[in-house]
Amino acid sequence: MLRFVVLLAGLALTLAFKNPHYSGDRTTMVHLFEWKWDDIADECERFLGPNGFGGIQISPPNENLIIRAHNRPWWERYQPMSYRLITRSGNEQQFTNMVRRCNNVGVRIYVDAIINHMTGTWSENVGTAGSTATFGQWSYPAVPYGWNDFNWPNCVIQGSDYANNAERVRNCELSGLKDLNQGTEHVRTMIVNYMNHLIDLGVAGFRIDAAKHMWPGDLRIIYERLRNLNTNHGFPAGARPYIYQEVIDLGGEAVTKHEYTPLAAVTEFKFGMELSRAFQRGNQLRWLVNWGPQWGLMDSEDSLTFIDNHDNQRGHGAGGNILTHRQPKEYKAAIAFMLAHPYGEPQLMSSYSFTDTEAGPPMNSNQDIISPSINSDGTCGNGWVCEHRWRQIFQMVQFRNVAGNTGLNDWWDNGSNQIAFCRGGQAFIAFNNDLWDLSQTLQTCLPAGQYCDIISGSRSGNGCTGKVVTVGNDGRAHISVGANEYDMMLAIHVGTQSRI
Ligand code: LM2
Ligand code: CA
Repeated sequence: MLRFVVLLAGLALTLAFKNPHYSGDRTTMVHLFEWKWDDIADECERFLGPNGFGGIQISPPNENLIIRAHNRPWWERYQPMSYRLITRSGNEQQFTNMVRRCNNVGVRIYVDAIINHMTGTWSENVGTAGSTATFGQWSYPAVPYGWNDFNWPNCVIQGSDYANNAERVRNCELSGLKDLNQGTEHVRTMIVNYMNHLIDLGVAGFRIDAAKHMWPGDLRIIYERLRNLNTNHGFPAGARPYIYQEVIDLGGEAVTKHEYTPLAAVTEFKFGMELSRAFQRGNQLRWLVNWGPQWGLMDSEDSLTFIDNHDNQRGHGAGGNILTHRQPKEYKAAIAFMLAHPYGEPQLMSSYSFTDTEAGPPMNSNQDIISPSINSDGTCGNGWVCEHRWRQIFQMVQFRNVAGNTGLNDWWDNGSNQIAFCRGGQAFIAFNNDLWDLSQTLQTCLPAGQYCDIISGSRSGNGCTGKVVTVGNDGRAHISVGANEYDMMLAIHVGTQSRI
């Protein structure tokens, strides 16, 4: 009996920070990169809530160094000046209002937490909340942090350290960013206070930026000191924050993702890399029959999954050849596979367009962020891409919600790049990445009836603007996806967006 209790307690601990605590049957979050808090609140109410999105990763909400020398690049937000909640995205009141309005419509907020480091050394030294720092003295009075709160002697991580020197990866500076020592009580307290403040305001969890560069033992202590989620925002009593740690591990490094999975979830960079390769015909889709740990991916419950993120979509961080919105046909297919397959906890990217990989978000002559506009067809303007508003993408979010906890069944492939599978008796998807047409009678696992393909169109009134699929009493239907069609997949499910 005692052994059983100890076992259960151990299990509860390892799963503690791995539940996103989505509302209802929601399953998917989107990274609204560089959005303003007021715009996010609007987006929750007018789009994300009604379309079944589970949550949003927001850009870092804490004060950052203003870097005019580079025309306010996006990466200035990865240089913290303090934990005051004032940035170009908005102030604390706007932040509080956003979290409230999003939680009210069932959409959770996850904060990108920059706790490994502070700023680099610059000639400008004013933050977005007006705080100043003295870089030469490692002095950040607005926190406050001083000399004793950083790792000494100071050193900068070299490329070669990643292969064999975990100590330098953790205790030296990541591109010259002053490296906090999470082993000290004061640093832990400042970080825990920051994160607990956000929990009190109603956030559901955190992305831990640069987790690879911090010691797992220190992180564990910080996580354990976090409060439970705020029950006034609809979270159940005793709920622990969802934590996904950013560890880029494509193999061959001194630090591995497996050092972090005992603590909380981890970003699975291999996921987007392999799917990007497959959907660009660098690998046959039929091999995806084993998609999951057999590909070297982490266990499903440990894994935050995505195709591209804000770094690798612009060639920062590691891993090349990632699909992005710039290759829409292949990208939508990779996203559709991610959302259709039961593996992992998926995250979508929502971008602004750029040619310069350093460029910050759309901004006016005051360098204030310009809000996205919404076109009559639901897409975004003013320089915002809003992949999450692409029909093929947001309708696949609904597909995943409808598929729920069902497993994968009735896999079919043609021996190369045409595949199809079911999720229980709830949902069916087919992909054609061959150079010839897919035209087959396939098992869809759905109840007999007529379904509207959510990729080529959508339900409108009692009709359908895309392909109509007729499922017979045996669950089979004729499926066709031409090689030269606009999209390479077809998806149907028993939910209201598809069943006619
Ligand atoms: C991350 N994960 O571990 C973020 O996902 C990534 O976007 C951040 O880098 C990084 N860690 C630090 O939080 C970005 C960007 C870097 C940029 C840093 C800091 O990719 O290029 O570095 O933010 O703003 C910049 C300059 C670099 C300079 C450094 C220090 O590009 O040349 O190094 O600031 O001032 C001397
Ligand atoms: Ca460090």
